[in-house]
Amino acid sequence: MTDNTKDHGVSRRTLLGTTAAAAGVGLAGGIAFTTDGNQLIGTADAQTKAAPTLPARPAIHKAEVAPGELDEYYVFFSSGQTGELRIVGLPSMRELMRVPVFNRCSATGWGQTNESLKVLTEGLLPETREFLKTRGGTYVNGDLHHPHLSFTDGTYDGRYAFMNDKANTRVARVRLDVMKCDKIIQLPNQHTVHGLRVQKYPRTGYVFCNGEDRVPLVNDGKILDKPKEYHAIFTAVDGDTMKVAWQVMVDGNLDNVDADYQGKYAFATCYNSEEGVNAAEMTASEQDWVVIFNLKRIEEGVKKGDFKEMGGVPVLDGRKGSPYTRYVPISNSPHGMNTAPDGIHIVANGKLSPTATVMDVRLFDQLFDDKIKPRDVVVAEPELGLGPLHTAYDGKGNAYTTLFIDSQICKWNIDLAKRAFKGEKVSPILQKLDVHYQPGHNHTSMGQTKEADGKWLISLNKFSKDRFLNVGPLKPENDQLIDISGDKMKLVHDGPSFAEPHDATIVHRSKINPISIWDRADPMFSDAIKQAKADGIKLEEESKVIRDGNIVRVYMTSQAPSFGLEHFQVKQGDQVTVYVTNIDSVEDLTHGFSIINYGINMEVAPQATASVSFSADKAGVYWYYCSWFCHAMHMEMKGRMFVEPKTA
Ligand code: RUQ
Ligand code: CUA
Repeated sequence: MTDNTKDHGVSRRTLLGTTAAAAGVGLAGGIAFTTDGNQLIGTADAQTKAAPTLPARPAIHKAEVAPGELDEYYVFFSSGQTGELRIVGLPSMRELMRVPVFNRCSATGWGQTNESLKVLTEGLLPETREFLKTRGGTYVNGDLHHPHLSFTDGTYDGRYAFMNDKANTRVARVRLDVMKCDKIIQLPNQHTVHGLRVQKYPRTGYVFCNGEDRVPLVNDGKILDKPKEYHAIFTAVDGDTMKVAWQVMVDGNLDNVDADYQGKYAFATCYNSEEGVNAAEMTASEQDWVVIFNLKRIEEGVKKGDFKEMGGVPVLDGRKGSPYTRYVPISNSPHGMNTAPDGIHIVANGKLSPTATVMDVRLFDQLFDDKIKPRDVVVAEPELGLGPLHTAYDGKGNAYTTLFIDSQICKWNIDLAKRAFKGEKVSPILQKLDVHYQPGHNHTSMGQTKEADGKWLISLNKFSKDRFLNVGPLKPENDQLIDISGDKMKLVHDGPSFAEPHDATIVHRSKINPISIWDRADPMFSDAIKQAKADGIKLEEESKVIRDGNIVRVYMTSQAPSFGLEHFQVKQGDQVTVYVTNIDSVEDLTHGFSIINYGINMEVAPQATASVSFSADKAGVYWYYCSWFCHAMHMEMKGRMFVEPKTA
């Protein structure tokens, strides 16, 4: 894969050179003619003029990314109850993009366009579709916790990001070539999906999804307050087809999950072994578990037919004593589950216990063959501090664990921890660094792959308290950037963020290579292309209104600074679909389409088609306008929709 910063660097710098030259020959009006023909593009004076005149000053730290410079890493942040995926540059910590997934987005029309509604609805369970019939057809909330990228051979391959919705039990996939969500499915039999990680080897492959809460397996109201008859489910989704491959019924509540580098096992922290329904009951016993899933045995079990089909998917019984799972007892209510880049060690984080439990995956074969006992796979259990939640790695044998209650990151050495576990008088703890405040997840650059590079760590802190200007009772969170390239961790940046980046993935830019202009054959708008073909319309060339009874299809092109139709006419009560095709092929030249007082807006990036359907219930004149600033005459890029009143 090529380093995209190189290719993009060329065009970007060439363009910058062009505008700078234009500035030289009198950019008084703030308008520049670009070299690609008749495009008239308004340029912000500040942008073009300020950059070259910026006073040269030495970078204070390598974390500083000067104006015009590119970051070295992409960070894919979740956004919790906001429901979107966020892309941030590292080390600058500048937010680059928001990708709507489970949420609705006013800017892009996600949740409103036909293309996004298809993604949002096609994977819903039949009963959900029924339930949402009178509620607009889609969920409007989601709780996105865990974004994780697809792997090939132990490292990122730049194809997809997968993520969960804790609120409505969904799993989504974002295409990394266009940074748009292309599939969402809702998992049957399962009540919420919390932990999500992917298969690292040989490839993704499986997307592992932890069912957290326990409910009756057929949840139709026949069983209510009988917790003993509730079950939690572990699901493997096929990342290529986005269909459920299989499910395993387990004991307890599954929390976080990870996978090995051998392609043999997935493992999940599991709390509430008590199977209680309130906090006191859930934390009553001293120990909970890590559940290990044997992928080969499960696949064989599916082949042999050792399952019950429920909700259209095979459900295997993986409760204690089953051949498919092993339950390793560890301290009460563990939380994070993190595989080390050495391909050997996995760490379960204690949460209510001050310890982290280190297991050796090489022992799992023997455990499944019953040659050793569950606890025999534990090779270290260092005491780190209060509230260990998640662990990240630098690829040099060190681990970094967030301590929620202590508001610290604890840096410790895996090898020293193993030696201490064997009785040697050594302390595995190398350093504790204060973070501000109450960290949840933390992440190292490339740290969830076998290519962990030990340069950066981010700590995703749940509370910011006094770290920023007060914005009222609701405060941002604080994502802190920490330099881990030396012997000591060094805090270098505070980054406020809105609710609530639980988790993130830090990826070197060489792994990600998005396009800048849509391919006209992209499946994202294949339905529009199909419909246009049936209507005898060439989307890139024609603007036309097709009427079919009270069904009206309006096709129009958009090219700066005008729409293909200056106006179109429909009748009150018509079911209208407007298809807008952006025929500009200039990088970054996005148009929008918004109808005033009709609640319609969508984004149409270069060479894309987007469509929106609505009932033309209000008679009158309604201006539609381009909502994405595209041109010096962007304000004039508009037209009128005439809605002819119904005659009684
Ligand atoms: S969990 S703060 Cu939803 Cu990722 Cu640990
Ligand atoms: Cu087209 Cu603004």
